[in-house]
Amino acid sequence: MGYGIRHTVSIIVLLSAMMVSRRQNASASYVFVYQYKTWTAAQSYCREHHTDLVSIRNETEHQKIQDLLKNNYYYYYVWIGLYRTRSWSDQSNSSFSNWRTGQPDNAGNSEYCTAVSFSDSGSWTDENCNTASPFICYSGE
Ligand SMILES: *[C@@H]1O[C@H](CO)[C@@H](O)[C@H](O)[C@H]1NC(C)=O
Ligand SMILES: *[C@@H]1O[C@H](CO)[C@@H](O)[C@H](O)[C@H]1NC(C)=O
Ligand SMILES: [Ca+2]
Repeated sequence: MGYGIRHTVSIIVLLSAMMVSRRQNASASYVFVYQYKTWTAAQSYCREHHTDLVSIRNETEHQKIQDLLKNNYYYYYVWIGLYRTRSWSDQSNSSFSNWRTGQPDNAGNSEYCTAVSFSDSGSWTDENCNTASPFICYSGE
């Protein structure tokens, strides 16, 4: 291989690497929506404007949500995509959970949707789906 060709190959490899890292960065972008909606309305909003309500499937994703909540500490409850304590809105499968002590309790037999609570480090609590709360969507993969 001549110098010119090797040089060209290096540039292509470099560009491909840059494109891959851009795609990875874009793969999980979380969006905090400052609008009070019921869980179902929040789900519709996320599906229309982004991809879906957010899933929290492991410690890494939990950490990202916590970082987001740090900037939004004045909201008490924030909807995430978990329904009936086991189904994620985007069909994600995961055994990860982060329930607040004593939750889920399905209080009054009427709590089927899950919120993260800032006051307890982003731990989860089941709430009445008709409660209007802000929520977190995600865009991308
Ligand atoms: C967390 O889950 C997401 C989605 O399944 C996955 O892409 C990511 O690699 C996981 N991270 C860790 C550290 O397990
Ligand atoms: C989750 O598991 C179900 C049943 O095993 C499967 O049909 C579905 O495709 C899985 N979803 C994802 C996102 O992997
Ligand atoms: Ca509860």
